[in-house]
Amino acid sequence: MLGKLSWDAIPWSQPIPLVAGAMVGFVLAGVLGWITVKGHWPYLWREWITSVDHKRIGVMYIILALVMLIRGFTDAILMRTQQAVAIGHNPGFLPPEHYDQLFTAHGTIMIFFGAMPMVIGLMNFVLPLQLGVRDVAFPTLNSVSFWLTAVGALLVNMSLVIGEFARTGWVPYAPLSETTYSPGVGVDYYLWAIQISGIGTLMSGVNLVTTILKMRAPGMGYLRMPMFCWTSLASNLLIVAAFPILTATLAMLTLDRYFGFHFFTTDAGGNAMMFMNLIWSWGHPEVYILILPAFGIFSEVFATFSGKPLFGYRSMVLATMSICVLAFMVWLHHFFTMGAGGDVNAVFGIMTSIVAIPTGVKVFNWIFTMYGGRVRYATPMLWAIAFVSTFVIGGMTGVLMAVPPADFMLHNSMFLVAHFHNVIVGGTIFGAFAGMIYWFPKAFGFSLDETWGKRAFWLSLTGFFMVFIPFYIVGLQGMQRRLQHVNVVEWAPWLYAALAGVFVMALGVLAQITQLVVSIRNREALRDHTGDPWNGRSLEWSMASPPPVFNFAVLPDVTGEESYWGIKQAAIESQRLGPEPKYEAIEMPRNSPTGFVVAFFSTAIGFALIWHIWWLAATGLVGAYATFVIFAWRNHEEYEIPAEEVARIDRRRRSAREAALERQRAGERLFA
Ligand code: HEM
Ligand SMILES: [Cu+2]
Repeated sequence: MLGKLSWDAIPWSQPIPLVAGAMVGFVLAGVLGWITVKGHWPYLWREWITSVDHKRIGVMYIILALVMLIRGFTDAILMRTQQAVAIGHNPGFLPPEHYDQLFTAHGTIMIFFGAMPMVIGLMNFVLPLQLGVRDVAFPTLNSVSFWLTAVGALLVNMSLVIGEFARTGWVPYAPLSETTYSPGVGVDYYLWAIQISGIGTLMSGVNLVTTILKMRAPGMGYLRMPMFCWTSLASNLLIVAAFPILTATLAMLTLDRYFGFHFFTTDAGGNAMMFMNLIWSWGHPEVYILILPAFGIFSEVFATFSGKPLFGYRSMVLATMSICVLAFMVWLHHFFTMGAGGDVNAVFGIMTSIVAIPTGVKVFNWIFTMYGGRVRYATPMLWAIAFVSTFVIGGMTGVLMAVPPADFMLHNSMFLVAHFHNVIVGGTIFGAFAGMIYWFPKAFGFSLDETWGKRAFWLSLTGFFMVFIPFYIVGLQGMQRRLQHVNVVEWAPWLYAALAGVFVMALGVLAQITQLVVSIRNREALRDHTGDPWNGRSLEWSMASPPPVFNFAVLPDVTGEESYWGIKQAAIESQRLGPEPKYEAIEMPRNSPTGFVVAFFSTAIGFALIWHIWWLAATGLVGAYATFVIFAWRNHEEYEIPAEEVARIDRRRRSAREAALERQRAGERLFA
């Protein structure tokens, strides 16, 4: 009846997951209880859970990402502690089978449920606003994508207390991930969590590509799109092209594990090397899926806070699109040591180094954007400046490893670990923080506290270097990645430094939480009345903060690059806004529980497949299918917001702008 599931699945003898699980359960019960007591469920259901509004979905993606980033960070603290303790004769406190689950869960969570939902959330929130449209191309599909991502995150967390997680690393190489070497449910948790959320990601990619290609405001030609739209386009094209490879690869591994196929086992003619090739032909594009949106955020931030248009816009577009193409031509650099031979390695080594050219173009463009500008050192700008230097180090160590003979020494060492954290944390995560602070007032109508923001920044940056510079050093000295125990006592000081660093980073996290709390408390003082708190240049700053459901009362008419800057300058020069437009009724998509309901069934399907509970899997499948059929049969897709209502909302926005002009006439400087 319950397949492989029994009481033994719960790790009774292991205190760490049990206590952690109990704590999470406790907090969860508390939050749910509080919502119930306060009677917030109807509001949550109506305004968030069933919402198909891209802004709400974007915010939910980011909340999911933040929760999972903290979850992954606790894994990191445990790993740092173990490696600082388990040196020489000391075995440490985490047995190998735990430690292996820990680094696998850490990588999986950070990439799939931390970084990915973070960038997808930001793209969701920002893209329609920057493109001048009312929503993404397929709003309900968007909600389904989000909820499927949440299912994946839930499944990974369930493995903490029911069963186990994979011990294979975040790219589960065969044959280690085959049943012979991983007989438990750990790899199955990985497989179904990633398959289900991966389908969500793919659909989100299709949705956002369609939105950018088909849904721009009148006059918003490709070469008038803000840079963030371009990098998002590149990132989503990569999602559409690369995620099917991941799905297929994991499906093959699933067939191996569940039905005794031999795609990746050598016995019956399979080939384990095929797994490496396939997983990295998704995996390398994946790292660009993560970094490109961050490049876009930094481009927006550099321009806004330097008070200048982005330097070399067209070269930036070209660089972005070349990275998009090159991303598919370098995958083999992840396994130069496989033995493909000198010629093959040379080709991939050279291709990899070529990626540094468009990346370099970008770096110079950002620096030249600052040059001659009036630079304001607000928190998003601090993250951006720190990013440039951090990312350059990360990029250069990447180029170093792209040289096959060097990589033979550095492959699978701590040096590699330092490299990719340098680019993912110093690139994607810094970018996400910059973007979150930058667009926070747009989403919530008030800014984040700058003092705590700066404290969080300095703590995070210091902690980051304290952790990862030592990794480069011990890596060069030969320390391998993923060690549960360290034999070489000479490395101890560096590992202590890294441990200290992770605690400094933890202080950074606390400072960020404090920033949020302080800002919510002071929200009246931090209120964004004009909708344009940073003196922005693109369309999202033309609307009220937070924007109304329909975003734009009248779709904007874009007449040049930097769509909003021109309108704003004209208004300042003539000292009045353009004439009031003619308002018309607006149709908006209705809320839909489809995403949430499908997610409910998908959780059942995933869990059932992991534990071989076939009847439950079948039931879940029927349920999910039925949900889509019911959705497809609906009669009312949209509702109408009457013209008077639109006019009322937009007049409020216009009078706020007029008041700002008034204040400026009176001699007040609006932007610091
Ligand atoms: C100029 C740019 C870059 C170059 C030349 C480069 C080069 C490399 C090379 C050669 C490796 C394989 C080393 C080995 O396994 O021995 C590698 C691994 C990796 N890189 Fe980069 N890289 C670059 C940028 C990035 C960026 C932007 C990201 C992510 C945002 C990234 C993330 C990673 C990850 C996640 C791994 C390996 C992870 C693993 O094995 O678990 N890299 N890089
Ligand atoms: Cu790569």
